[in-house]
Amino acid sequence: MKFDTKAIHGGQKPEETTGAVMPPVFLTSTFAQSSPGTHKGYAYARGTNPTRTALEKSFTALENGTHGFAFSSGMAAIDCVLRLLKPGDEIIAGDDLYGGTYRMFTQLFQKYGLIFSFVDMDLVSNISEKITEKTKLVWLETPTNPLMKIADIKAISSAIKTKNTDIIIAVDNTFATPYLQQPLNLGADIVMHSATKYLGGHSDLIMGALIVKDAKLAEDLYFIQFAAGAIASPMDSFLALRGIKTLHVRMQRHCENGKQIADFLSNHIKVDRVYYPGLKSHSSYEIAKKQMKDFGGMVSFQLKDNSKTATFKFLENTKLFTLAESLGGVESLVNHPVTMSHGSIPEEKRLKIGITNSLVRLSVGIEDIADLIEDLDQALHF
Ligand code: P1T
Repeated sequence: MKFDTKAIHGGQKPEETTGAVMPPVFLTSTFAQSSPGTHKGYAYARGTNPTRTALEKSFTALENGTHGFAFSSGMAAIDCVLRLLKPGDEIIAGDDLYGGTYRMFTQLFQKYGLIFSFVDMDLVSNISEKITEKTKLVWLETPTNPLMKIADIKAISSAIKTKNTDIIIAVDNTFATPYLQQPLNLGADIVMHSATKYLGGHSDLIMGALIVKDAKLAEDLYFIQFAAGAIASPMDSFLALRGIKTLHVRMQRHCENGKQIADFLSNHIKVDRVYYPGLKSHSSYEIAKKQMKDFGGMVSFQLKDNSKTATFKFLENTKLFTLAESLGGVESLVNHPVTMSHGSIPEEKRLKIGITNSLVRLSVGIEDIADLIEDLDQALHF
């Protein structure tokens, strides 16, 4: 199946007893057993629920994996991956990450003896140099949140695997979605999503996803998910599956609009720098072009006036772009990383990589592009 067909049919079939085309929302916590341990494949809904199973099959199909897991949030999915490790294990992560991921790594798991180093993933050698016999996991986002940096998944994966095939490579694919890139095809072991974003697509749920292509890894992750319990609910599973059915169509428009907004901002007198992998000026444009089908709907930019007053004026001025955390819904959102999505990163760390006070992140929605540009244009008159 081609991707657009998979978005609708991947892993899906009409429900067995009624023929319902969409899976019913199985609002049940438990399932009858005819004799102890004898049941119809479902025992207790923390372990499996048919609505969640339907969604997990869709995740698996979209990312070309063999097993998929739906979690109660993106953070719960990341937490599950880290629980594969033990005290003393080392993790190499990108230096630009969603603020919550950075917070989980440094304020939660560091406490339990995991050792993190953060490197610029632009250069494969930055990662190779950090690998020791204790390295167990490489964690990357591409494009990164919020600076839109690109990591070459294929080059990184092959460099790591030639050193040690046991190192797990995990890619947070939230910004790209499987429509734009499929990390398992490029050598990664685990794909993670905040399904809250583009997969759900309508800003009406919080959810995480993991997809793998190795049976042993799947077994380990399933054990952790079942034992720790951070599962997606049946209702959210239904909503996410409904969202996924239009992923490819939404993404086409997100990409078209994203490109036009990036061009508009690049030529605006009040704008200092635009971060968008589809711009030829982006330092990893060639890698993005090779790795991604298109460039997505996330655009960050820095205002020339770096003052808090100017930045807040712009953020308060937009009318169609709603000032809110999150991204990936049909509606356009604007976010101020320093005070919102990346507030948990210490000032000197964020300034070092370029998350300045005047950095603004846009999640470009699928509205009419003329209205979106007009909104940004009027908001930039301050
Ligand atoms: O919010 P949650 O579903 O738990 O997902 C966390 C997460 C993980 N990875 C990436 C790349 C993310 O962007 C997020 C969530 N991000 C935001 C809420 C935000 O505004 O950036």
